[in-house]
Amino acid sequence: MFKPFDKEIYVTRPLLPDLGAYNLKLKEIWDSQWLSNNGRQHQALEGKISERLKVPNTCLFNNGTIALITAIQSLRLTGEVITTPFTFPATPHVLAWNNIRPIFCDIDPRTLNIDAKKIEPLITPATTGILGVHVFGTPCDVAAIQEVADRYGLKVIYDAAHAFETELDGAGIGNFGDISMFSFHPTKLFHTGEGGCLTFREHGLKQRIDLLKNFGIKDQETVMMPGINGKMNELQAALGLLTLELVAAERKKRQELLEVYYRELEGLEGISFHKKPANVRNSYQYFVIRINKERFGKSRDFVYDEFKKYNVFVRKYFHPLCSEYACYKHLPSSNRENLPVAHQVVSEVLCLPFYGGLSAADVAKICAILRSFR
Ligand code: T4K
Repeated sequence: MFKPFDKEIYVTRPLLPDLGAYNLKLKEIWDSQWLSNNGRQHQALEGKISERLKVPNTCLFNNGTIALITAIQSLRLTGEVITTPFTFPATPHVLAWNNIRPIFCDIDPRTLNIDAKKIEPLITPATTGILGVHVFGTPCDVAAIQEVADRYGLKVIYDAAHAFETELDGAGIGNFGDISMFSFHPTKLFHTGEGGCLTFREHGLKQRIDLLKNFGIKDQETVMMPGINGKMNELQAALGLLTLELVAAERKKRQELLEVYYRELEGLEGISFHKKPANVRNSYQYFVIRINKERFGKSRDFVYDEFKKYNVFVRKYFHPLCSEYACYKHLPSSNRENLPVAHQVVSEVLCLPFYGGLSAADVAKICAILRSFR
């Protein structure tokens, strides 16, 4: 029996820059009397994010969900879009907010992302796009998805909410598909309090997306289209500029913790985890295990509940599947037979605490507690 942790251990904790440094930024903003609408902090952050994500175009937003809603508008998607049920509710909801029907496709048991091989049979005359999610920062099979999309003339959008600075063969993950969305929520490695961005290769999209996120306003007397208010404000952008400076050190700490997890859990009967392939740069967003009830001897739900006794609040991301929500359950593609892998995976996954504020000893203790549940 272990002593519970003295304070709550969560699945993640946000990076917080020095408060004095943020106060100085606030002073700059106060002096400028410019609080939103493409101010100086916003302009500076937008440029820096393009560099860090290695993408040619970035548009900042007030949160990732509004960014994704806008991405769909900008590509004029309609009808049906094929997506994954194993994701945060925002992913299918942004389709519903665009009056598009989500079509759920099963997932790959290794990457936990949409299974590119299973997309084609779901395509109908109403299909206009594919919305993949790089879940937990693991890249989708972007080549196979693009191949199907090209054959059917479909647009591809990636929900890269978890994939900050993920790279595939040295390329920023935000270069794939037509548009990618990154979330800058405080639970993310890099954050702006709330926030997000869209990235894309096609330069022509920048003007349209910037219009769409600002009510469609071109100038004081011209409104081009029914836009929304998706603007990131100066307080968010200033926080982002300071948080960005902390990301490299945080990535290093998370790599050290990852090694402790690997060392402590490798070979533990009934516990498995996905290691990133050599050609992928890690997002260090989550540390996810799968628990096989028969082999581990206890279910994922047992482990989730039991950890609370030790002051450890792990998470069952993303249980239940989106296809099980009351608003989507009626869809033919939500049928359980259509999604066997997703149903299996969602009963086994567990996100363990993973952030730089933890020590190697904390992680070793979390692993020892887990082993003791067997
Ligand atoms: N697509 C995907 C695949 C996503 O995962 C998300 C968001 C989106 C789209 C939408 O992007 P945004 O519109 O959010 O930019 C959290 C986040 O709220 C959500 O942004 C995130 N995904 C999701 C995976 O996690 P909850 O409901 O789990 O949050 P909550 O409040 O339970 O926080 C989790 C833990 O984080 C807490 O137990 C403690 C810690 N925490 C949280 C906050 C907010 C802190 O330590 N400090 C904080 O300020 O959704």
